[in-house]
Amino acid sequence: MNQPNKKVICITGASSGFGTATAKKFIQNGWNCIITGRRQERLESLAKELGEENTLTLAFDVTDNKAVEKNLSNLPEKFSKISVLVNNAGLALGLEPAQRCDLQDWETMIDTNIKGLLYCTRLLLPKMIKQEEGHIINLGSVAATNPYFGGNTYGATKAFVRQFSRNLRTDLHGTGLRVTNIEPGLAESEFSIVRFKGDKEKADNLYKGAHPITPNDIADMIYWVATTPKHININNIEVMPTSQSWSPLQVYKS
Ligand code: NDP
Ligand code: 8X3
Repeated sequence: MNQPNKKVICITGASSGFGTATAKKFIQNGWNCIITGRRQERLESLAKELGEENTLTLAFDVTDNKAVEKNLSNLPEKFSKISVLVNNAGLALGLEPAQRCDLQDWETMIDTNIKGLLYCTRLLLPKMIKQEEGHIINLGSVAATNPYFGGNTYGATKAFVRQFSRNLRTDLHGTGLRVTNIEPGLAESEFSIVRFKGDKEKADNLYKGAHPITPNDIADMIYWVATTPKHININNIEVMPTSQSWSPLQVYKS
């Protein structure tokens, strides 16, 4: 049975980092939670920790549109009215200059950060419009607007997320649905281990002494954004650790 007072949030990439912290935050505040990701065993142990009666575990790859459709259509009644979709699944691969990047890495980032986000959003939008309630919260990045060495395709995928979020708001004008793009800077999670292809020491060095943003910080922001009064839409949040700021433009002299 649907529990009228329990809202449902669907989080992609809940097996780690921001997604795991967000699931915990919403469950602690009385929501039901659909947790997704590719690593089923991670999701299952998270569901055990959160309480299996409040949690629906769906293991699938967001780059596979058929799997997205199969998993997110025909949800059990208790989880069928999704109020908030957090498009969080994403990754960066490599930090090489464009001319040395692996083309497959670029394709994986585009497929995940852009196409995966689109597949989930497109599938859930008609239902949200019909139920006259819905909030799409996308995980962008400071990399969308701040170029840095080796940020090439990753930053470009997040620039897509930024502009798609704004265009989506325009398309949804008058429906009452909300769209938010959250753009974090340096945040400690498995993100850099993935980017550096398993080199944990390199990832740890990046964060050492930097007092980075934590996944709980982002979960708190997502919770705030999702629970502001319905007449408020937070369009964009750009957030960095206090230790992070911008570098000057560079000039090469020959
Ligand atoms: P993590 O690596 O800790 O988590 C990434 C999550 O995405 C995992 O749960 C992973 O699950 C999931 N994921 C990756 N690829 C796929 C896929 N193909 N299908 C389904 N799920 C997938 O990183 P963060 O928590 O830090 O990152 C979350 C989001 O925030 C990403 O979009 C990232 O770009 C963005 N971000 C991160 C920042 C940071 O510095 N950490 C800063 C700015 C933005 P699994 O492997 O089980 O599939
Ligand atoms: C992740 C933050 O600065 O590594 O999106 O691109 S950054």
